[in-house]
Amino acid sequence: MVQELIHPQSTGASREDLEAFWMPFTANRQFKANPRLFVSAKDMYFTTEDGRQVLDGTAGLWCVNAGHCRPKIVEAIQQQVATLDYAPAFQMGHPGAFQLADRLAKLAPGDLNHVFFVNSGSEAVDTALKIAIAYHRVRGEGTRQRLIGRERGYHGVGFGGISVGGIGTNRKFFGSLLTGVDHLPHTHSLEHNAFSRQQPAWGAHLADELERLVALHDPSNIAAVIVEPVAGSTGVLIPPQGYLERLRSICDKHGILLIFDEVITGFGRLGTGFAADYFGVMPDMITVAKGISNGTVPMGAVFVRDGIYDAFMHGTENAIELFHGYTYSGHPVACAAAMATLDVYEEEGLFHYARELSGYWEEAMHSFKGAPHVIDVRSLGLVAGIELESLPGKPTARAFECFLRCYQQGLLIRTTGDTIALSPPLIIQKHQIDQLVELLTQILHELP
Ligand code: PXG
Repeated sequence: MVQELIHPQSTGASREDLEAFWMPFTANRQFKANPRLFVSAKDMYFTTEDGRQVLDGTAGLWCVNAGHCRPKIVEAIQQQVATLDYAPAFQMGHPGAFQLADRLAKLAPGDLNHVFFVNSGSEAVDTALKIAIAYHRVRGEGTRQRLIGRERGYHGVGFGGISVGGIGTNRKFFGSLLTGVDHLPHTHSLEHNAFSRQQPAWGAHLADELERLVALHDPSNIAAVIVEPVAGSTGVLIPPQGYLERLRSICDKHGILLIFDEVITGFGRLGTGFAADYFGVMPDMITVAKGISNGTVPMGAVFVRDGIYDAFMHGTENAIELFHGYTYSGHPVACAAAMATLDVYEEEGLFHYARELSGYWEEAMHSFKGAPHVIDVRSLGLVAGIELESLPGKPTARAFECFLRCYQQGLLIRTTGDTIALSPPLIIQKHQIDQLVELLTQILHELP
């Protein structure tokens, strides 16, 4: 029972102590009646307040790609905060930000050689959208202002991100949003693609909807298209074969920038540095966050191609080229965390390891085909979505119950709608995949 897991006494926390914190994307009243608290973590496991080990099937929130509390990263953070805790981000700098940007640029595909630092995925997205519109303007194409996202897309929670995003609940409470935004259709189809392995065969033609929007608005009014190469938050939607290539070629044809939001896919999730590498499709900008610092210190970034950066580097020398940035852009502690994170990825060959393991992972995930309630399995790299049939009249209830039971029995999963999303740290071992599958299978059998 969930009730039995509450031990507010163990931290001395009373019910009132839980009231002040308005929790994000959480059913606050439900949570506070039955809290679930982690107090420590190591490698693949969290420890709960009542001393239980919970296998991390989600890398926290898709961010702890190298596993938890890695000594090298912890030490780098400790050292940095004791040496240079902060340096002003505007008209001043510190070496760590330049070193990190240089290293990231070398890791990024093609000529994505310039890096704008931010503090989250949401800020990365809003930054990329602003750069796109400003880029066209500095080139004398200031009419290119329209932005195109996709249904079911998740691009964080800034006004830019929810405007191009396509998740109804994240939009409907927040007024008129940005104007001049359209959405491509999402690519999910149980009818055509259920239980496909890797990239589904059906759906590339959905990219052609972009041509319709171009015809409607004229290319001279369109700034950029933004998509997640693999849509994560909405329940792991893998792009149909040829789909991203088609988006790229339509954007090229009409001078529209293509932005890949790789907040989830960046830093090894698909067994490559970026999804752009995995799919062999080159975007004009990439947004990242999460795995850039292994979830330890908030950080995000926008990768920008040479031609975009160069377009801004004109005018008088003392002119600020882009009126945008954050107090904590390139924060020294975040930079140190990211540097050490990249060291760990590199020294342990984690992207390669993830690539090698992805076949085992895929087999394991597709073993859920035939388990009770399962109506689709989607898997690529070290990510998977397992879609459950909704309880009649109660969408999300079955998956949430599954989440609660997993937590009680020692496994952290993430659910969105009635889809279970799995994205373990890239250090997961085969026996831990087996453990995850065994437990989840058992719980699926027990679910109402
Ligand atoms: N873009 C994408 C593609 C994301 O997945 C963001 C932007 C926003 O990042 P920040 O750092 O502002 O949260 C995200 C974040 C989930 C889940 O379980 C997904 C995200 C965040 C929290 C939970 O689906 N994605």
